[in-house]
Amino acid sequence: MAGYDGREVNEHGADQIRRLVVVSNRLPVVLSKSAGGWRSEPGSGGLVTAIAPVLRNRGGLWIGWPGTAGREDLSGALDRATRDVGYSLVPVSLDKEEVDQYYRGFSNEIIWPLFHDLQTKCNFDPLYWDTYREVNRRFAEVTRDHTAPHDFIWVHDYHLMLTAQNLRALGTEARLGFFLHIPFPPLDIFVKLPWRREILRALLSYDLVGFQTLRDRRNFVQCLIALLPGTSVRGRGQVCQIESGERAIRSGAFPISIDSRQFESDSASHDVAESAWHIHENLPDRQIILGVDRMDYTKGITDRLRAFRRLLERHPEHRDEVTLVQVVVPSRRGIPGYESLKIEIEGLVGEINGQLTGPSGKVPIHYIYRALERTELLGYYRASEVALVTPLKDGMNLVAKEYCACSLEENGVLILSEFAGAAAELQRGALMVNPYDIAGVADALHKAVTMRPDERHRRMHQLRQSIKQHDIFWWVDSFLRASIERDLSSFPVVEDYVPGRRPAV
Ligand code: ADQ
Repeated sequence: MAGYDGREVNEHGADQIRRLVVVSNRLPVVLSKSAGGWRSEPGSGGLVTAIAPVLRNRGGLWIGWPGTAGREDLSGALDRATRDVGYSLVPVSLDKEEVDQYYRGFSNEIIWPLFHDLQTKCNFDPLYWDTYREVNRRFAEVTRDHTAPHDFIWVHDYHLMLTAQNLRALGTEARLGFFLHIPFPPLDIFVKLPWRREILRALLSYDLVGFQTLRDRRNFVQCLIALLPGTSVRGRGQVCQIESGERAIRSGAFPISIDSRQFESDSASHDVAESAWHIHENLPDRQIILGVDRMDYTKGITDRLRAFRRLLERHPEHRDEVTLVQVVVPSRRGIPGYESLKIEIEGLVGEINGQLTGPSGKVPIHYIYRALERTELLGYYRASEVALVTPLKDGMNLVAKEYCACSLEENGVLILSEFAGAAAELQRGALMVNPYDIAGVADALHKAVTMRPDERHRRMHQLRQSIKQHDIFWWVDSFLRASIERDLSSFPVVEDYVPGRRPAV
């Protein structure tokens, strides 16, 4: 039987990975064109921070699209970036048509909405599928050319679900892992995908398929059992074994996290404290309720604005006491649905501010549409009494974890959607809400802004403990360990969350 066979098993788990090769849609660098040619700056973010030391220590490499359409010569910029980051960066070039059909089309007009349960937003154009297959094959060819049998190849996210299948066809023997950053949908939604069996079979070409939560893994297993008869599953813990046809693979729930200590120490800096002070200075005697999201219809921004309006309508006493700061970072411009969402959000902000600004002239919603510098973002996290994180569906949602890591005085309140992957770990400290239930979210807001200090402290302390315990380094280590460790029972039980169920207190 092909697939996982326990090679190189060792109790030190990730230490036994000889060389790590990361493959993702985008390279972890930001390229910009200047008069002297292309310049590059290393990317930031938790994933890069956590994986970079493993790549540096083992002479690893990162393969991905550099983010520019066309076949421009980026070698000088990438060589310099390679020297800066300490591991190799290998580009996969894409032309404009490929970017349109593989990235904008198949990935973001089909898989993104479908996997977030929003099938009515899908455009199942068969041309997108053809290009998706071609580009996945290209990623596989570049990866084959730069890897050896003892490498561990770790492929990330929904853009590259077919890469392992192509690598196997090209003769790659290396161990292959895949992590899906977005949710995996339930069977009755997944079956709408015209290429449902092809995608499932392709995922079975990996040795380890990782998801954010047990919910996602359960959905994946249900789809396999229904669509590929003869599939069987062993083990119910964090990592299980799946047998299907000729393949035996592992699958696990690995909730991604943040570099919580870095967030904590950065948010304790003088610059962040000053930024937080300025933010509150401009909103004196008010509690700040904060929303921070990429512009995306899955983030539930319009329902959230309606819930805030209802809070102020039902509790006029809060009108001079609270302000909603909604920060939105521009994202995926040019993809259908995103421009109209911006218009809808901005119309609603204007409508609510027009309706509820009182004689004091204080505006209920402050709307910011741009990417924030890290100091400013952390300043908002520190300054805000409440974080309102209400996606309609989300793989994990790192904003929820970042807010808690920055709540140094442990006095912030997190309101969290039941449909965020983070719900499983954060259900005990957060106020859990159904983001579609506008009245319920308004009630949670009322509860948050009137919560006693001791309850705020107790809840936030619990949230911070769980985020510290399972940070991004734990996440990288447990994924790599799951690919090589023989004894699956050594993996801890990860928490589950079933929406609608009473939260465990
Ligand atoms: P995203 O959908 O992008 O990620 P999320 O996990 O919330 O969602 O991460 C957003 C990141 O962008 C955060 O680190 C946040 O700090 C940053 N950000 C948001 N608004 C910003 C602003 N205005 N300025 C600056 N920075 C801003 C996908 C999945 C998620 C999953 C992650 C990681 O959709 O479910 O948690 O991958 O796996």
